[in-house]
Amino acid sequence: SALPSFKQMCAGQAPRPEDGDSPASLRVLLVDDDATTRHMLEGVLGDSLGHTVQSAGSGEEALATALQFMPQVVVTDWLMPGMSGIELCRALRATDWGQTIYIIMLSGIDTRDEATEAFEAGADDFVAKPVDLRTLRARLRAAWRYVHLLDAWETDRAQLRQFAAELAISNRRLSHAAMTDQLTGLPNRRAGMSELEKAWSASGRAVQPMAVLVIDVDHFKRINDSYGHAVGDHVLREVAQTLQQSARREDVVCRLGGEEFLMVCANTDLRAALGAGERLRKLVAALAIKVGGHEIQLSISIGIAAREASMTDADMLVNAADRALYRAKEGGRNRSCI
Ligand code: GH3
Ligand code: MG
Ligand code: MG
Ligand code: MG
Repeated sequence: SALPSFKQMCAGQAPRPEDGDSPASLRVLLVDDDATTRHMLEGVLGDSLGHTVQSAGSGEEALATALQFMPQVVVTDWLMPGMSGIELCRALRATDWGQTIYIIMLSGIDTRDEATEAFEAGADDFVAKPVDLRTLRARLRAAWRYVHLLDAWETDRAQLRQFAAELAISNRRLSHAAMTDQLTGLPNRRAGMSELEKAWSASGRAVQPMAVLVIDVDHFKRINDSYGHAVGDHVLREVAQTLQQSARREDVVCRLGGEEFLMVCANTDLRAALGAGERLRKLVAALAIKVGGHEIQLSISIGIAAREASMTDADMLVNAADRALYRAKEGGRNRSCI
């Protein structure tokens, strides 16, 4: 698969702006009520540092612009008529899309209290005015680093989501394969036992009857011996198909192994189970399977048991059906016994 291993995904390198000549361009929204300051900073951010800059003259305008422009970084003045930089900061953080914007707060007064207030409002950085080129370049490196870590994280997350989705599909395939008999496509023994347990507990809770049929092909060894193993396999597939297609929708037919099958019948008493068994037996006896110029006829014997109050688990039920099967074989085969 082209997907990276979990280890590879976890070993992703953090981006290092120092490595490149200059950090890649950021989308920067510049907010200041003073046109001169705005003009100066636009020159610094855009022309000198090469970022993509849009500017706004007020907090309100900044919010509207941000929604269109989706800036990665907002550089905002603090004191503005109307919405202040602090209020803009809070407003951005209150939106979904504003959570991850890197906000740099500018201020004329550089006091510890002001910086704290800015950080409390959700700012990521605080820069005293007047702002010089060197300071701003240094601060934007931190912003760049943050933006690129965020990108890398989002890419990883998307990859992980895809990885998880593919894993779920492959798990479903695997568990289906683990529950399916390769030769016949029927549920295998494991799946059959799980169906049996399900039906057992459902019938126990609801005090409903349930029955099982253990089905064995008669003298199957002779078919193998006369026509070969491949023909034997073909015959098994035909029998499996007949059993599955003729069973009621709510009955589960599985291949226990070899030429032996189990049918689990929920909501079925002994009488109804015997009726179902006889129907299946006659259908199989009427088959004439054509392989390589031969017409193969065969029969099945069926042992049937219904749940009884004395039974404490599903194994006891299947054992009772096994004993009935033995009687069917002893009695001459091609028959159902209870
Ligand atoms: P009975 O009427 O007493 O059941 O006789 P039988 O010959 O059917 O019973 P036995 O258990 O002696 O033989 C079953 C045969 O089924 C032996 C085994 O080689 C064959 N067999 C088991 N699994 C497969 C399979 O997957 N394919 C084929 N072709 N044969 C299988
Ligand atoms: Mg101002
Ligand atoms: Mg047999
Ligand atoms: Mg057998």
